[in-house]
Amino acid sequence: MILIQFTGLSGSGKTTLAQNVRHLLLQNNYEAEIVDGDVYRQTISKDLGFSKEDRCENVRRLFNVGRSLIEENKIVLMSVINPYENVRNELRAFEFVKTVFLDCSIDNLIERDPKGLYKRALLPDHDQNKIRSFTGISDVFEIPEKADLILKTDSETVSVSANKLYNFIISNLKF
Ligand code: GGZ
Repeated sequence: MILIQFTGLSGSGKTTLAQNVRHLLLQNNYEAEIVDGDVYRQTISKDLGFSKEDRCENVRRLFNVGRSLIEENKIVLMSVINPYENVRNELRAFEFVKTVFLDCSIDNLIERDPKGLYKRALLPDHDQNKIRSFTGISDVFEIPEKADLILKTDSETVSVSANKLYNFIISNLKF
């Protein structure tokens, strides 16, 4: 069993990578589920914002969802920004958890910005549309000290990253 806790900025490719890796796993007859922050923030984490406390609580709630999927023998891909080392370390204490850092430069993210979120985070303070406490711009992202795998999503293709992660998962599967 394995649960991948992603960590990486908004737009670093977590959701896309999780979807691609899940597809590869399913093709090879492994069962896998994605636990995506963006999705669960509409349901079980609907009451949470983006303070440190709320982000940590969000990751812990998603981990509980992940644990119940692990019990059903699913491979779990937990796709969240997960910006704080203390919570990542809490999860790392479980042998089945592996930490995967999606390393993408902030300049690249600002340039790509498919959802226009960085543009909104960089608006002047008085602007009503400004997103405040935005990770990497006006809020903390702690670089993981002990990632089990680092994927440079700004310099390699989705397919290269997905294959690396797929191979990593298969070689770390514990039954
Ligand atoms: C970071 C934010 C924020 C702020 C809204 N900071 O890339 P997205 O848009 O689609 O996914 C991001 C999502 C972050 O949710 P997580 O649950 O992964 O975050 S955490 O692990 O920190 O709890 C982003 C969007 O919500 N979003 N406001 N201020 N991202």
